[in-house]
Amino acid sequence: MLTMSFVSPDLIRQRFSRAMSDMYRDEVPLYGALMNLVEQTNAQVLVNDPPLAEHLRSTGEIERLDLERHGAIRVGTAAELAMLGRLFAVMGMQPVGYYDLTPAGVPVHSTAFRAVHETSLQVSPFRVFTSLLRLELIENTELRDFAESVLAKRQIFTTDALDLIELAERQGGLTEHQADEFVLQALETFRWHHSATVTAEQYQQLSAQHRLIADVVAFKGPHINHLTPRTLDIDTVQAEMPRHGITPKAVVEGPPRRRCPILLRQTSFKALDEPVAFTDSPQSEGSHSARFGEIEQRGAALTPKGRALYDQLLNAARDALGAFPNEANAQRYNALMAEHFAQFPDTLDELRQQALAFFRYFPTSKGLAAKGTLDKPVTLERLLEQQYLRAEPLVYEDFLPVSAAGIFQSNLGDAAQSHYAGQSNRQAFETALGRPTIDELALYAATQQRSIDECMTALGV
Ligand code: OOG
Ligand code: NI
Repeated sequence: MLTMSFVSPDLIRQRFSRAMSDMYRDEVPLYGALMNLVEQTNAQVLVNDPPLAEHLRSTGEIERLDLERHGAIRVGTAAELAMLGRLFAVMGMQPVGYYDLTPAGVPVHSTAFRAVHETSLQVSPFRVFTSLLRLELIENTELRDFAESVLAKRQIFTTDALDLIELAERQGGLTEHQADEFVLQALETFRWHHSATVTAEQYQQLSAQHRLIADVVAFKGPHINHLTPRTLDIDTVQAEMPRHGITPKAVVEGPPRRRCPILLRQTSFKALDEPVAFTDSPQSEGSHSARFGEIEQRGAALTPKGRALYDQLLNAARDALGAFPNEANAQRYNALMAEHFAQFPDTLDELRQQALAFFRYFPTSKGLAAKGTLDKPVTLERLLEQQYLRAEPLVYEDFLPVSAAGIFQSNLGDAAQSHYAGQSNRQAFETALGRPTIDELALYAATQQRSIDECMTALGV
C-alpha cells in the first residue's frame, strides 16, 4: 500500500500565518510600521531586562515571539462559520472559548480558533478571533431579509480550497504540495475586496443599522480586519505610536501595568477609511472603514479563582469611572485601574501559592542530579523550595470579552455604544459551528498537569 507523508498541521498553520502577515502588510502599510515598532521595542526590552529574557528563553517562548500574532474576521452565516471551522482544523486550529459581545452593543458572538497543545503552540501560536453576526438582532425585518439574501448568495471559499479541505479530511492530512496550495487558496477567503456587493444606498441602510453589519454583509468575504503582533512592552509601544504616524485608542484594554503580567493587555489604532466601489457606481468612490492595527502583551493565564478576581476588580474600576473609557477620562480610568488592581497579588510566588495563575514546572539540573533520592513525602512546594523544580507562569492564549468589546468599539465609533436585549446564546453558536467550543480553562489545567507529570518522571518519583 502506498503511504503518503503529510505535512504536520502545525507547520501548515505556521506557513499560513506568515503568508497572512505578508498579505496584510502589502494591503495595510501601517501594519508594517507597527510590526517594525514592535520588533524594535521587543529587542530593546530583551537587552534591558535580562531576567525576562532568561524567562522567555527557558520556556521556549523566545522562539515563537516573532511569529506570534492573532487576526480577526467576521462572518455572516452558520454555513460560513462551520466551513471555517473545517478550514482551520486542517491547520490544527480548534474553536476555544465563547465570547458574547452583545452586552457591549456589538451584534456578534465569537470564538478563537487556535492550537490547543503546548507543543503545537510552540510551533505557531497563531489565533483567529472569529465572530458570527447575529442577524436575528436586526429588528427591521425587511433589512434583515435583505441581509440574509445577500449572504445566501456569496461563496467565501475558492473551489480549490473546498476541495483541499475535503481531501485533507479524507486522507487525514495534506502532502507538501497540497499544503502549499492549501495555504494559497485559504488565503483568498481573507483578502480585502475593493468592490462591495451592494449598491451605495443598500450599504448606507446596512451601515445605519450597525456599521458592523455593513462590514459583514456588503463584501465578498470576511476580510482579515487586523493582525496583532505580540509586544513585550505595550506601554512603550502605545507611547511611541504617535511618533510613527499612528494614532492609538485612548486606553490600553485589560489589566494595568504590573510587575508580573497577567492575561492580556491590548491597544489598537483606529480603522482606516478605505475607498470602495458600489455595484451601482463602480466609478465613483465610496468609503468604508474596517481594517485597523492592534498590539498586545500577553501574561499569565489565570485559574478560575484568579479570573474571578480579575473580573471583580475590572468591574469595580469601570463602575467607579461610571462611563465608557475615552480620551477625556483616560487618566482617571488608569488611576482607578491601578488603585483597584493593587489588591491583585503581584509576585509569582503569591500567584502560585494562592492558585491565582496556571504554571508550568521544569526540573532543574540540581533536581535531575538528585533523581531517585528524594525525601518522602514529595510535594510540589517542597521540590520548589529545594530548587529541584522551577515554576514559570503559563501564557494566556485567549481573549477577553470586555477588551474585545473595547477594541470593536474603538473602530466602530462612539455612536455604536447601544445595548442589545438579546440573550447570550452559546448553544446557537455551537449549533452554527457544528461542534462545541473548547473550555480554555481545561486546556491550561491539562498543560499544567502534564508538566507536573513530566517533572515527576524526570525526578524519578
Ligand atoms: C474583533 C475584535 C476583538 C481582540 O483582540 O480582542 C479582538 C473584531 O474587531 O473583529 O480582536
Ligand atoms: Ni484583536
